[in-house]
Parts: sequence; structure tokens; C-alpha cells
Amino acid sequence: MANTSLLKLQGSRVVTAASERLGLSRREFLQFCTGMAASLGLPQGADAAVAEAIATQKRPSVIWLHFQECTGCTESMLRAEHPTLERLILDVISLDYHETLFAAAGHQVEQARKTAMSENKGRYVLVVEGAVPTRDGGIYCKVGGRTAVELTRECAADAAAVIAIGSCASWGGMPSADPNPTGASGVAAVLGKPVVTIPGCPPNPYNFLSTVVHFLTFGSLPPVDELGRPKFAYSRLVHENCERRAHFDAGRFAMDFGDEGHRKGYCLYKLGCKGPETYANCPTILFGDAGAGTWPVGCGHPCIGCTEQGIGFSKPIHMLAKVKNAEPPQQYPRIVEEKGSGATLASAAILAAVAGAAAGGTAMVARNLGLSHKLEEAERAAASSKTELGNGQR
Ligand code: FSX
Ligand code: SF4
Ligand code: F3S
Repeated sequence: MANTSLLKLQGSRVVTAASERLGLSRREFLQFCTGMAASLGLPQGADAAVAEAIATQKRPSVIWLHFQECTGCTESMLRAEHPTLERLILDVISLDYHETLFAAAGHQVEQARKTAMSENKGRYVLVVEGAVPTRDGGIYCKVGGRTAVELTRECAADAAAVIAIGSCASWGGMPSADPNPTGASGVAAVLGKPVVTIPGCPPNPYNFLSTVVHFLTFGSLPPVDELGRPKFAYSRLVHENCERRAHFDAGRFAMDFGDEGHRKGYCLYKLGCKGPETYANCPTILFGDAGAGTWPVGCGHPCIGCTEQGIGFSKPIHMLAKVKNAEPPQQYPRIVEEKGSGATLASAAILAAVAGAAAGGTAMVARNLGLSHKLEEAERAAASSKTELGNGQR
């Protein structure tokens, strides 16, 4: 169905300029905006607002702090092998301070932070990556002689919005695992007030990008749940959209890594998969651009519940998950016993594809931009050189 609001923007000069800036065709740019609006759960017509905001708004200044973590959050946001996503993120924000990406060091970089904060007082976005150690006066993590606690409070004071990225900054994550010797805590606990959290170890870059696009479009962060997680990304259990779900329902489980059930792609519940008690959109938006199956369960590893406090890094990997919204059968058949003959591996894949299209397909638009861009370029090159179509491109 045609979207009239977006259609009005088709010939707009600002859209052409934004597309060129991002290295996308206009169609790809508008497709991206539609996908963003839909994955954020915005009403019809909001895609035009998203497009206009990206095309015309001043990029918000971002101060990005690093504390106790592995830098995996930054890695997953700006991974170098995919210029489209990196370009999109760096285009919608003005990254004015980032401790690990800045070429400058020492006093120079501290000055950059202070300048960005004073010039954008009340308007900048503070992103915190990593847990904040609170024990013994916070001495276990210092930057420029200041503790992480001090820096978090100082930078949050004049921020328009605070985003805790990754599980470490959201609730302590891996550094807070028992016995948590440094008192590693989440940003909200340190500030004593709620912040938007994007948990995951690492978090999914599309969830961060969508959150920032919402801020850019409406001047506010998206609606969140009681843990500060954007509802558009964390309102469904991993288990609800998992491509192995048909096997769970039919009682077909891998019992050991590498056994027959594991090789056949059966459900990983009996290997300790925490998908039934973990809220995240991993199965619908996936990670990276390597194709289908690029998420933990898709690669054959149980979900460890990395987004959930009290599960990731605290509940043993082999321990069975508490199934939150559907109980498994009381008696599990052995893997050699086929049960529920209607649900073959192929039908499970089809069901997962349908679920993916309904629940997360829109977010996939952004994910696939790089591929579609390459394809279009190849098509254009083929057309202009009058060579035959379909000469081996994917
Ligand atoms: Fe690492 Fe980030 Fe995990 Fe933590 O992601 S991927 S340890 S959530 O803070 O760098
Ligand atoms: Fe998928 Fe894990 Fe649920 Fe099995 S238990 S269907 S592998 S999320
Ligand atoms: Fe984490 Fe589970 Fe997703 S381990 S990345 S929440 S599938």
C-alpha cells in the first residue's frame, strides 16, 4: 500500500541530499526510514517524519563514556566491515567524545569532552558503555584521575538524555558477576534515576540506531519497560520468535553438543537455552550481515540470557530456563522419536520466516541496505555496459 506522506518526499531536495550524504539511493534511504518507523512501532505516516528528521535535523552531540567492559558495544556499533551501518550511525549523531575511538589523548581529549558539554549544555546525549564500579569510593576505574562514578554524574547532569548501552552499563553485566569484587553497577543505580538501557553483550546496533533516530525525530527517547528497555526491542521473549520453536513445541531437543538432535537443528532448551526467559529481538533482527542464522541460537549455541539481569552471567549456562509463557511437555521424547510429524525442519524454517517477516522484517530493511545497495550498483553497472543481466550476482 502506498504511503502518501512518504510519497510527498519523493522529489524533495533534502531527501536527495541526505541520500547522497549516506551513499544510498533515494529509494534505499526512504526504505530505511520506513523500516525504522515500523520497527519503532510508530503510526502510519511517521516514516516521513523520520526521513525529514534525518535529512534536516542537526545531529545531536554524543558524549560516549567507557568504564568496565570489553568495548564489544562499540565494536558491534561501528564494525568496520560494513560501511553502511557505520555511516548511518555516524551520520545521525555527532560523536564528540569517545575514549577509545579518539586519536587524541590526555588533556586534549578531556578538553574535547568539556567543550562538547558546554557548547551543547542541556542538548547532548550521554551514552555510557561499561559498568560503574562503586566499591571503595569507586577507585577501580578512573579516567583522567576521576572515578567512573564522578564522570557519570558530571556528564549526566546537563545531558538531554542518558543511554546505558550494553548489559554492563544497564545493570552491571559481566563485571557484576558474583562475587562482584568492584561493586560494578548500572548507570541508573549510580544516578539514582531511570535511564534508557539497551542491554545485550554485545547489544544489537540496530536497537541503538533506532533509539537515536527516535530521539532525532521526536526529541525524546522511545517508550521503555520497567527496566528502561525500549519496548520496540525488548517486549518479546527470544523463545517467541526462535526458528527452533517448532522443535520445542514438538518435544525435539538436542541433548548434547554435536549429537544427532544438535546436528538436525533441534531445540537447545535441554542444553540450557535461556530464550524462554529472556526478552530481546535477536532472532528477528539478527547480528551482522552474514545471512540467515547469525544469532546465538541460529549458530547452534543456547541463548545465555545476556540481556537479562539475574540470568546472563549469573544463572549457570547448563541450568534449564524457567519457561515464562508456555510450558514444555511433561515427558520429553528421545531425539530418535519423531513427534508431531507436521513440524519438519523445513516447516519450522518457514514458520520462523513468517514470524520474522511479521515481527522483525521491518528492521531487516536497515540490515539489508548494504546488500541491496551493492546489488543495485551491480545492476546499474551491468545496464550501462549493456552486458547480460544476472551474471552471477547474488
Ligand atoms: Fe563488552 Fe560493552 Fe558486553 Fe559489556 O558490551 S560486549 S562486556 S555488555 O559493556 O563492551
Ligand atoms: Fe529456541 Fe531456545 Fe526456545 Fe528452543 S528454548 S525454541 S532454542 S529460544
Ligand atoms: Fe544474548 Fe540470547 Fe540474544 S545470549 S545475544 S539475548 S540470543
